[in-house]
Amino acid sequence: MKEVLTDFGVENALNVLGINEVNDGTSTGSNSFSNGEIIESYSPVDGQLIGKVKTTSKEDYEKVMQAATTAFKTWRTIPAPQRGEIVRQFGEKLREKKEALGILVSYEMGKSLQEGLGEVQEMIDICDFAVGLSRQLHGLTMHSERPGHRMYEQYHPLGVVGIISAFNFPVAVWAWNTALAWICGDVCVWKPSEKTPICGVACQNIAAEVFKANNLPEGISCLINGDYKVGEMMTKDTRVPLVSATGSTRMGKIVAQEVAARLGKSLLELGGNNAIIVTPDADIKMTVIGAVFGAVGTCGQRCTSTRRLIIHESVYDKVKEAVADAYKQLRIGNPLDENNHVGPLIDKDAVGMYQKALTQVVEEGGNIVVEGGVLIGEGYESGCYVKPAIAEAKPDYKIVQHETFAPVLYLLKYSGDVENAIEIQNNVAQGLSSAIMTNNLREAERFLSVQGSDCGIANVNIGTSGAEIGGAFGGEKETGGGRESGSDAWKIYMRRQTNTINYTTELPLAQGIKFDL
Ligand code: UN1
Repeated sequence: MKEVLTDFGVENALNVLGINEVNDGTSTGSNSFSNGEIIESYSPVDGQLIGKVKTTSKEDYEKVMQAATTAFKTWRTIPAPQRGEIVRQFGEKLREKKEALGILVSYEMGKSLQEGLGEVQEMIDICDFAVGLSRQLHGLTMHSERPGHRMYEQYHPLGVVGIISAFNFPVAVWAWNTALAWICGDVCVWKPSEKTPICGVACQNIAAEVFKANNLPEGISCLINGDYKVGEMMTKDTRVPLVSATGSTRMGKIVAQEVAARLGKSLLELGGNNAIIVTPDADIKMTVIGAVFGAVGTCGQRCTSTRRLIIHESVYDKVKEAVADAYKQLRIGNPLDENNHVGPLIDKDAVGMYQKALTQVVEEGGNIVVEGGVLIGEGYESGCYVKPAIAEAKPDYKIVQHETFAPVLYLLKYSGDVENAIEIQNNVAQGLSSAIMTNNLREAERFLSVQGSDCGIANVNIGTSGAEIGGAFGGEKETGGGRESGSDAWKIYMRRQTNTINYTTELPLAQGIKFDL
C-alpha cells in the first residue's frame, strides 16, 4: 500500500507542482499575495496535513479584479488562434506534469490514481479541443431584406469569467471553463473548493508559468480562495459578467439568484440523481461493469454517479445477484495503490451523510442487499473509508429522490414497458445523466425520443458517468441547465453582436417603413 506513496511519492509530486507548507491562495499569475485566514488541507487518504493555503481578503480580491480587468484589455486584442497557442502550451505543461498532478488529485480528493490521472487527461483533452476551436469561433451571415446591405453576427469576449468549482473534480472542471474562456478572449478568476485548495494552487502555478514564459500580463489566470463569502464577492460583482458554478443544487440556487439580481449570466452544473434502466434485453455483463463503475467510481462522489438501477422484473434477480457479486470483488483502500478500486470519501461529514442515507432507506422500508459500514483499522485511520452499499428501495422514497454524495446504490423494480422505467427515471428533481442497457433498438430509441429521458445526458449501453469532453456537459431541472466543455458550449463565454452594414447611398428602413424628410 505504501509503495506509490513513497516511490514517485506525494512529496515529489508536491515539489514538482511548487507546493509549499504555506501557500498564497490569491494569485494573479506570477504575483501571489493573501491576507485572509488559513485553510488547512488534510488528505482523506491518510489524514495527514498536505499543506496550508492563505485565503483571500476583500482587499486581495480587489487587487485581483484590478489585475484581471486590466489584463482583459490586452488579452482580448490578441487574435484567437494566438490565444489558442497559449492554451496549447498549457496542455503541453499538463502532459509533462500529468503524473504529479494526478497523484495530488488522488491524495487531496481521495479518488483512485487511475481516476486522478483520468481527470488530468480531461484537462489535456479540453486544451486540445480549445486549440482547434480557437480558429472556429464562427458566427453566421444572413441575407438582409434591404438592397446593398450586409448582415452578419460575430462573437466577442465577455470579460472576467468567475469559476466556482467543487471538490470532486478539483482540477478538470476548472480546465473545462478556462481553456474555453481563454481562447474566447476572457480572463478567469477561480475559487476552488475549500476541501481541495492545494489542487487549485498547483493548477495556478502551471498556468502562471505558461503566461509568464509568453510575457503576458498578470491577471489572465487568477486564483482566489476561501468559503462561500469569497464566492459571494464574485456573484455580486458587476465586473464579472459570467459566473460558472459547479456544486450542490443548494449552492447553485444561491449563486443563480445573486447573479440574476444584477442580470449577469450564470452557468450552473449542479446535482444529479442518475439512473441506469436495465431492460429484459440488456447485456448483463456490460450492465454490471457500467453500474458498478458508475456507483463506486470516485467513491460515489461524481455528479454523474449512478444512484439508481431501474431493473425489469424479468431480469431483476439475475441483475441484483450479478451486481452484488461484483461488489464482493471491490478492494477499498489507499487510492494511490493501483490495486484498489475505491478510495475514501472526502471527509467525515460525507461519511455522516452516507450513514444517514443507509439508516433512512431502511426506515423508509428498504432492504439492504450489500451491507455498508465505515472501515476501521490499518490503512483506514483517516476515518473516511466506507463500504459501497446496495439497497432495494421504491422510487418515491425520500432518500431515493435525494442526491447523497456517497457509494449507495438503490435497486428499483419496474414491470411492463420501457415507458414505465422512463417515468421512474424522470420522476426526480434532478436531470443530469441517464442510461439504458438494452440490445432492443425500439427500447433504445424510445429512451432517446421526446418522450424519453429528460436529462442532459442520455446514453445507450454505457453507464451514467465518464462523459467525454467533446459533448456539451450538463443537465436540466435542478441540475441547473448549464452546458460546459464540448460542442458549442463556448458560446456562453462570449457576447454575440449582430452587425448590419449599408454600402449604398440610400437609407432604406427595415419592414418597408417610409420616413421621408
Ligand atoms: C462532475 O462530477 O462534476 O462524466 C463531473 C463524468 C466526468 C465529469 C464529471 N467526465 O463523470
